[in-house]
Amino acid sequence: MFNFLKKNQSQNNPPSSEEPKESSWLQRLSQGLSKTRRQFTSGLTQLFSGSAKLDEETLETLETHLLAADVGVEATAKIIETLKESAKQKKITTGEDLQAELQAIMVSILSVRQQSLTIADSDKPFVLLMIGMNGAGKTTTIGKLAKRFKDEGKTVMLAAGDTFRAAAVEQLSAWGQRNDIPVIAQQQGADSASVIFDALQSAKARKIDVLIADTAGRLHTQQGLMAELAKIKRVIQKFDPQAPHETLLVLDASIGQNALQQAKQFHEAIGVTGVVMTKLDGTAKGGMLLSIAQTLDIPIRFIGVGEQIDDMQIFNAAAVVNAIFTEQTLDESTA
Ligand SMILES: Nc1nc2c(ncn2[C@@H]2O[C@H](COP(=O)(O)OP(=O)(O)OP(=O)(O)O)[C@@H](O)[C@H]2O)c(=O)[nH]1
Ligand SMILES: [Mg+2]
Repeated sequence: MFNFLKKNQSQNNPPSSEEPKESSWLQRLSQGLSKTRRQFTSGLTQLFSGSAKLDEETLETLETHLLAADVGVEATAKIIETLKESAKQKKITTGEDLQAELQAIMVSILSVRQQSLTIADSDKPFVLLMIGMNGAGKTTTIGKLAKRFKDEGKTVMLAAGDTFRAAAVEQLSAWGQRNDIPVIAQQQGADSASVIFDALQSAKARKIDVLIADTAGRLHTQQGLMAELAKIKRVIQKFDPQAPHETLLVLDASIGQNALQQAKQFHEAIGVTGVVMTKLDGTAKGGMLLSIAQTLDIPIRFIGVGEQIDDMQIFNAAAVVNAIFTEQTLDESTA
């Protein structure tokens, strides 16, 4: 077993420049969702100003924009239906009314999945298993989570369960080093479940609060690799039947509707207890949040809005919807 805490950094170093201090999380969220906002609101300005009539044409325009922002068929249908229903009960006569109603409906769909991750003191170590497709952002999210937990005063350890990809261990170790926390690893090609089991024992012995286990990226269609995940889970449960306390599926928002299928299959194969949606900053497909929220009964724990260590936020439905519609300036966000 190697402890890579002191290892030299490699080309897989996490990005090192920090976000400007004055940039509040709301502003960062607004920046992160700017592509989605542009995609979604462009062409709707007219609809959201002046007087409004909720006729077929308006509903069709809305539907097109929602689908284009990857809100997905199910959530789009739900939004349009609810909008029609509310129009029967209350007057929607202005563009402003329409926008307010639309925002309220989107918030109500997302709020159901807004359940933040709680780390109980009784679960020591609290085991977090990170899973998802290649390149989705698992390892980066681990670095971001580790910082968050450390800032909360918790002790954290990382397990280098990605024994498949060359340099995966170095990448995780760099995050460990950056957060000044231990990383338990073995050589490339080692059995992932046994690395994680070693880490569990070590975390227990050192009374660590949170153990975050990385895993290799895999496609939901690769049955052998999905079975490996199930094995990892079984091995963890041998150590503690309650663990993993959280199985976090990391989804890349920029892949759009494919993420939905992926999530369903991962959930079926291993049981997902939380979702992290990454790369919202790089895509106009931010509507994926609504798609996932409407279709899957799984909490959305965090969102990734950039590559830097602080570019991860606890999922907040109202803030996300607000950022999709309105640009947040520095003055507003720091007021
Ligand atoms: N823009 C942006 N980039 C991100 C975000 N999260 C991760 N990335 C980038 O996505 C790339 C892949 O991230 P990793 O963390 O290595 O992904 P992974 O899921 O561990 O990948 P594998 O280990 O190969 O399966 C890196 O370049 C990250 O910096 C995000 O929220 N926004
Ligand atoms: Mg990785």
